[in-house]
Amino acid sequence: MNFTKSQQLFERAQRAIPGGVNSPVRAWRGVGGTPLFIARGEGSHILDADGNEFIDYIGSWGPLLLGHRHPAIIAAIEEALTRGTSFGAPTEQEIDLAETIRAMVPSMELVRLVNSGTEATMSALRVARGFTGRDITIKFEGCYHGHVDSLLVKAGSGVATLGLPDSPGVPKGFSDTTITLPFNNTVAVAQAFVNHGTKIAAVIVEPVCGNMGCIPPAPGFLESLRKITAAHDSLLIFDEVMTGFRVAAGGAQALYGIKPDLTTLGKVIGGGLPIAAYGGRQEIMEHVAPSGPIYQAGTLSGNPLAVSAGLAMLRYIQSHPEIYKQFNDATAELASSAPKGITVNRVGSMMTWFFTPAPVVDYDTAKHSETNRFKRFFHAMIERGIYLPPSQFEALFVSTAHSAADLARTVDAARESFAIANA
Ligand code: KE4
Repeated sequence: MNFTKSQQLFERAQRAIPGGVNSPVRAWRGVGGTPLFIARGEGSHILDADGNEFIDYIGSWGPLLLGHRHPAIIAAIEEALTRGTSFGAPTEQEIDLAETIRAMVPSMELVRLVNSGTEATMSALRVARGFTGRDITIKFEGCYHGHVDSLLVKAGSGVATLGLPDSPGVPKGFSDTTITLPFNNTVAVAQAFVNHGTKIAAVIVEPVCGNMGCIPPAPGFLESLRKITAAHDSLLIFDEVMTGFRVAAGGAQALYGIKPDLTTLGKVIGGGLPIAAYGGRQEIMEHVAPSGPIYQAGTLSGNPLAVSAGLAMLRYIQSHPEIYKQFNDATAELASSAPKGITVNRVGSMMTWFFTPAPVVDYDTAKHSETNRFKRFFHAMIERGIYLPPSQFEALFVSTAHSAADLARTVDAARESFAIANA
């Protein structure tokens, strides 16, 4: 394959944009080489600037549940465009979307739309602190909730990929309000509540981790978080920015039968456009301005184009429940291509091949993965036209657009690439 154009664009990009990208994980620092510059996408495929074609398993990091340029999403955006791009005033479609989210995720009795997952988690944390009058939050090592100052502590995703311990620029006072514990460790959580229980505003968790690679909750873990937060008048926040509408139509809370106090959403609800949301119990969310004193705002919140795309996405999900079996089975087929010595973690249509034979249940065990072997695997897959997340500590995503032929080709490429990586 020829990557000349991407190489030229990357050189030019680095003279205008930090690291040449607008989000660190896109720079391929975790795998080396030059990131591909993408020209267009269609269905399950993307074309890079050199005209190389790939089967896409990033899907914009989760939003593209239906693949690139799904007709229902495109039509909704085109129709919205006939009415304008932004008004900075309420619109009927924002009510439609909030009501649809509430119907699909009943724990979200009131919903506020924002523009990114980071805004959603930052706002949910502020609401939890304001509602409880407490300052401390618990997060889990390797979980990533966006670049919120107080949560950039032992975070996952790009922070894990770049091997950054934390991030400079976060005042000590901010990170001091965050207790970071090992994921799936109920004993550590119980001890934290013994030590700080009356000061803990909330526990925020990715109910299925996607940002240290895919790591499911251990049996009973989420239930233990629900019990212990309720017992201490702390709030349980499910960060479902990645799992929302992905692992089930009602998200991980539906899949595991847990009702959090607050939930954050993103990615899928915009179908690829910038939109996210947070919401939860009415008695909590009523504290959000202007109905209450906890301030949060956004110029483009509820943007008509993004809301229209989101409505089309959720309405498609509601009328096509069969898609979950379809792409879950497709992902299971991918998982089966892994040889001995590779640990596969999968929940629905999000999955990670870990280059370690040992079970991966938290960040420490995820870090046992041999990233050099992952790098060789990643580039061998690129050479075979398969576009995977450029990091061992990310999840891949399968959409409704991935065909049987795509999967067969991917399984063949994976088998060859595993052999190359393990040579
Ligand atoms: P954004 O601010 O990037 O929209 O959302 C942050 C976020 C919050 N919560 C969870 C569970 C998330 O997965 C994310 C963002 N996920 C990463 C993928 N690992 C986005 C990719 C990137 O940073 O470029």
